[in-house]
Amino acid sequence: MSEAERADTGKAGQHPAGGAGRPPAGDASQAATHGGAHAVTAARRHGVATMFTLSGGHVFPLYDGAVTADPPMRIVDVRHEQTAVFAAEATARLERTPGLAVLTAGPGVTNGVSAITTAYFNGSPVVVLAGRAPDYRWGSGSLQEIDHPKLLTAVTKRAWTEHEAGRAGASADRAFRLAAARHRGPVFLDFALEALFGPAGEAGPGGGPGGEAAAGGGPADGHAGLAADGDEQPAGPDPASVGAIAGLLGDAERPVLVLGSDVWLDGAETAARQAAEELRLPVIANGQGRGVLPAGHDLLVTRARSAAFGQADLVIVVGTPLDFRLGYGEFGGRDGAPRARVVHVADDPGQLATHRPLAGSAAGGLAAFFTGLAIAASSARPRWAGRWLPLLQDARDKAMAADEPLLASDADPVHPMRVYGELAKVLDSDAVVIGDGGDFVSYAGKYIEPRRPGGWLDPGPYGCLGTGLGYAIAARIGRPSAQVVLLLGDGAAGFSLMDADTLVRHRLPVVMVCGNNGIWGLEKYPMRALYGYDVAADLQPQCRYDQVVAALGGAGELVTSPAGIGPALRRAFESGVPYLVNVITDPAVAYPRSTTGV
Ligand SMILES: Cc1ncc(C[n+]2csc(CCOP(=O)(O)OP(=O)(O)O)c2C)c(N)n1
Ligand SMILES: [Mg+2]
Repeated sequence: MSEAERADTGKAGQHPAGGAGRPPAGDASQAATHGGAHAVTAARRHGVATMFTLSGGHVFPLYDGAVTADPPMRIVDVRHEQTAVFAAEATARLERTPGLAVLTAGPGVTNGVSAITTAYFNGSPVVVLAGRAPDYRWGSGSLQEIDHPKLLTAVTKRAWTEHEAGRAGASADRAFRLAAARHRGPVFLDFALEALFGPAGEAGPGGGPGGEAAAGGGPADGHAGLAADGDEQPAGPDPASVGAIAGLLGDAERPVLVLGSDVWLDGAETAARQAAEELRLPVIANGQGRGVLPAGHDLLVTRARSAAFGQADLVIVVGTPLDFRLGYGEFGGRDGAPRARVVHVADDPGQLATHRPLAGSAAGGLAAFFTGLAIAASSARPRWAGRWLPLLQDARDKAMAADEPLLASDADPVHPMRVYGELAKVLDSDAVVIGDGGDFVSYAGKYIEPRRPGGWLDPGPYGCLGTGLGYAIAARIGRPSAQVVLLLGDGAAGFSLMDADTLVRHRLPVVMVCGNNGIWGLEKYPMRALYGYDVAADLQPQCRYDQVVAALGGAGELVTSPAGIGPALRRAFESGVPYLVNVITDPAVAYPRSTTGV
């Protein structure tokens, strides 16, 4: 804590709400009863096992609450606040329990904004609890005095301030309930200094005295009056809408089912697979929908995507927006085929596409949707199973056969696809694979097919570089016995590689593979295509990111030849420490991209 922070928190302690003087050092033998402790109690009730954070005086009571809890809550302290929020987000996306990040006031919060926005785009249940300058000095210019909820409102489900210690637990409880309710997303709650440090009494059922009824906005509650917290989750969509979708399927000849991230996040992976299998529907997976049908499943035709989307007459998209990743929901029309009918299904009505006409839609619990669809459509004869499905399976098999030479390429410098050819040989079926980068990760998305759901993490539609180390930290904690592999572009590595230090300090062995082409590849080639030249697109060639990790206490090695990749990966997995395999790849290779996302 800086001198200024010390002065400020010290003075706040003299405020009546803060008790007499600065709170004493935590006595681990006795549970604390300040507002911070009540907030931690509430978090634990929602299944939170780990607090991700970076220190600041404004949030000490949350640490004290974690340390004095019985048992204590694990604290993982990181090197940049965005890593803390990305780790909380990955916890939410992998474990399907709310993730918790604790950010100190001012810059701690603003450093977390890109990661909070990523959670918003991904519909990830994340709660960010933050410190805040004291109320009694508000307007006098105390250190880091800024009204955070105004900054966070646009990128959270709700952002508000708690001003009273007695309500800290109930307010935190409300934040967790709101984050976990469909459609999930991040919730921001900051506490005036008095509300964290001040005495809060014994913890009540809602996490503090007064329980849920006492929770609510204070003067700075940007959303006071917003409707309830979504405790009453509808079991499933309106049966009439599901029946109408079954009717469309009954008329279809060339249907495609798209499974997106919310199929996994909403716990619908088993029902989705059963429905696809019962109806013999060709499936394309996207985001965390990948792995719902395991690699090699006969209905999985993701690699025949352009034929499927180009010639389909009905596309049923479940659990993902009709955004740039899905051509904004425009399907069909290829080779003289008519435009496809489009059905959009989401966990919440607010997620349904409004930018294009829909032939059908349904909103509600996704497992119930799939079960309902399988029953309602069971009498439909799957006309598509005779010609359409085999056509797509054939296109998929041809595309995969065509990959083989590059996955085994002996080209020197290394072709990035060779990295994935080698990785596929050493990955276990329960591995967690994380992608953070441009072209290098586009290749991974195409060529790494997860064998079970919940094993793949990309940044999602916000496309924020820098997710890597935070996601890897959380994956290692959540899946202690699985392989965790972080695929990093060399550009992406620059955003978060310092958090290899966190991996080292917290003994979290992760295998990092850097696809080091010495450029911001995904930007260099598009700029050249537009202008005939490029600027601001070059990085240091052959930079020793492996030595960065070694300097931080981990290990790593440089790989410059295709034959060196496999043995290096094996050494990395066997090392038991954070290990970066720094593969120098060919900068002349650009990922063949059909869309820029704009
Ligand atoms: C925070 C952030 N800044 C900038 C971008 C724009 N951007 C997207 S991909 C990319 C290049 C990534 O380079 P690298 O990680 O080296 O992967 P490569 O494309 O070279 O394989 C950039 C700069 C972004 N998506 N996110
Ligand atoms: Mg690069």
